[in-house]
Amino acid sequence: MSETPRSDATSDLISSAYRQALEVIEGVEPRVAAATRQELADQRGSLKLIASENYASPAVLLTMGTWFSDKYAEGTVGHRFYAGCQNVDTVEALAAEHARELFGAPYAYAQPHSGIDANLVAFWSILAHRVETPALEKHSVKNVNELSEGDWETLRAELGNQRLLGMSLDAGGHLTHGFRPNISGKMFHQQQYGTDPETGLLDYDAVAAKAREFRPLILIAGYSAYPRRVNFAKMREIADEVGATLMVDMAHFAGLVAGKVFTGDEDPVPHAHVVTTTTHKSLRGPRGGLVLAQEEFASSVDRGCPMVLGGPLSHVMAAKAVALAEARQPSFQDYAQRIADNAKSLAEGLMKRGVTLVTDGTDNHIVLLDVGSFGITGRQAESALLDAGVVTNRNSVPADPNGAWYTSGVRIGTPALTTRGFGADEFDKVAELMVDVLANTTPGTTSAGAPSKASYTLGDGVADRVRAASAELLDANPLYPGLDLG
Ligand code: DSN
Repeated sequence: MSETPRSDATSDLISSAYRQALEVIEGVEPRVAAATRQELADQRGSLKLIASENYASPAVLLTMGTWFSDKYAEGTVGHRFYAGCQNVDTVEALAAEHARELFGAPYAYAQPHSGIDANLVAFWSILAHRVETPALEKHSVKNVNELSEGDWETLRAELGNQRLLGMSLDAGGHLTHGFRPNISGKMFHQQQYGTDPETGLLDYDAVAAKAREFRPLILIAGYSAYPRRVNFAKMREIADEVGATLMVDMAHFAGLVAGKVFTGDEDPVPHAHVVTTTTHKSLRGPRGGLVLAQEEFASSVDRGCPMVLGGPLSHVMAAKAVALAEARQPSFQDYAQRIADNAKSLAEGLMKRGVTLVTDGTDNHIVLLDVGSFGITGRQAESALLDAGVVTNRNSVPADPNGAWYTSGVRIGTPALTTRGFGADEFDKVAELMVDVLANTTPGTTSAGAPSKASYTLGDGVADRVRAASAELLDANPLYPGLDLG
């Protein structure tokens, strides 16, 4: 990608690798080969503004396409339930080592297949460490199988009666932070904290008051649609005061932590007991998850597979090791800073053109538009933008009048286009193009003549005009420059 220019010889090698791979696939299922080619063309030809997406390097992508995929390796490094795992041990240990060094974490676990899996491992680990281990010690046994039926019933009730406090979905939290329909909202008694109704910002005093009243076992910090930084030192103070374990889900902003944009109180790793993340968002690695933990949680996290997870995806763990090695390069810090600078430019470009933003701006990689002032829903905005080649996702805003399906918001982010090389001026232009679409989108009507929340009309010529202007930006900042599939 443009911040890591490659020599022509390297580009030729990568092009040749992909051409030959596609030729092999074509020989078996040509429709998959065609869709793979088309996906590259589509990604190259659109403005990818989905805050949780990025473009992994060719080295990361190539690492995933190997025979590591064929190996079962349940267990953990050096303690597998299958023979012949010596090479899996090598790549898993490398991924964990890079993660520990990059984030300054005492312990890292590279097996989770996704962010949700990482959160499930964290829940399991905290329950095992905070509830199960003391219960086993009380009964002087090492394993739940050794408990009497009555004692096991008591332990099961204790495990299933734990409280979790996380950020609500419409304030920017994630489904797995205790959203009632999610398993996290079913396996725990949950309560949620929101944001200040006036400012849209986290109110730490309100979180503390709720924590004092609710006394959760787990306090979760972190978000997937909150456009501001979090003070994790304050969250840890709150957790300590009520005896909670602080779990931080940094899936969205792991790249900003890795790139030292979030330091001190904004770096969750020194403050949280357990930190979870994905590896494919701002961190720019393969699709997967990661858990970091303080030493006391290491042994329970380490049992994540097979307690919670299916067999590890060794080819993806190998790619995590490559991506984390990339993130340890000094150039990644420059990349992370540009993500944040570009988000400011995008937010300012939207606001100066009259768009309402949740919290009136951003200081991370996310910008959350409230499109209600355009008289349309988030769903209509998302669809109209896509017609013009601008890829976003609709998202609830706090106290959203249109609910979680139609929504009133559109969430955008800068990691992907920053990888392509977009800077502040390009993001200002992106803001202009988005406003052109939103201002020219009008809601349709239902068959009963009522205003529709889904159908819409985009003004004549707008999509073509925006696509043409985007093409200039995209051509100047090519995706995988030099990669030619022939
Ligand atoms: N799907 C991720 C996101 O878009 O933020 C969270 O799971």
